[in-house]
Amino acid sequence: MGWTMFGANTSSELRGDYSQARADFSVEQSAQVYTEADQSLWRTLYRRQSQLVQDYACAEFCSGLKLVDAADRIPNLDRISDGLEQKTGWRLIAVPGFIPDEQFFRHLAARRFPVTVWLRKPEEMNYLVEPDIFHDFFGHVPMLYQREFADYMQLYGQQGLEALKHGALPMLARVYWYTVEFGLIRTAQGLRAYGAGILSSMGETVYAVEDPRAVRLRFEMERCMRTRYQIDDFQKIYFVIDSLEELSQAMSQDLQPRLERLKHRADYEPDCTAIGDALVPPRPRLARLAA
Ligand code: HBI
Ligand code: FE
Repeated sequence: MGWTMFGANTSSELRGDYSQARADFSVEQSAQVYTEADQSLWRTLYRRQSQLVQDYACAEFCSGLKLVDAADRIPNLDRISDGLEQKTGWRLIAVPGFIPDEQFFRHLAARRFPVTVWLRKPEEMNYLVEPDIFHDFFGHVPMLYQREFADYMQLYGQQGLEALKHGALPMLARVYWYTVEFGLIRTAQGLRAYGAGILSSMGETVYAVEDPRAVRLRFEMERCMRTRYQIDDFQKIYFVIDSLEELSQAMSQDLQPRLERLKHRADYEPDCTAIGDALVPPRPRLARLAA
């Protein structure tokens, strides 16, 4: 999935209508008119990805997806929020698209997840230059029903605001990228995905879990903070956790001393491994997809 996330100034940011955005960058979803063509594309994307993730997503994602009843129509974010809030205290807020870091972190720290209101065009079905409502909703919302992950996301928001003050945002952005967007997890059923950028993309769902060309490293916070990422193709490198608790533990520490120290250390390119890296093998290809 191609991205111009993380602040890249491109025409894609013009796609959303920012003129109606409030000071916190939220907008009214109701003003977003979804055509029948949008609804039909939504159903196709949702049905196709819901089937695929059964064999590739972690159990927490799949159970969260079951709680979200949105297969038939583009969901009303307020209605979904009423149910989600009962489970983990999170609400969804409608946004025109990518929003400035500080606002983004403020929302996460207050258990509000920003969801883009517009949907991609049919010609973008398999490849999207920036996150749309299918990525933000299908990719991110199921995991917010899981208490451990929901807590991690709020911790991330709080740490992000702190990092912003200390000019250390890029290192924290990498942790978001390699966990929330492109994270893998080892489970009793083998390697699975929990990252939204993976699970909202048909191609990357299979590639991230099974393709021998990708590098997969055991998640380690400093290695992750020092690893650059690419934003316009499948990832070259993925980080693998053994439990979701690992994320909240890593994010609950006082990161300032580590961020300070890492500021003076070199970054790693995403296509290289380093001494001390713990490599994780891909999952053997599923027979039905081997043909
Ligand atoms: N805005 N709408 C939106 N969605 C994001 O995922 C997002 C953002 N702004 C900033 C941002 N992500 C990242 O810079 C942080 O996660 C680091
Ligand atoms: Fe995302």
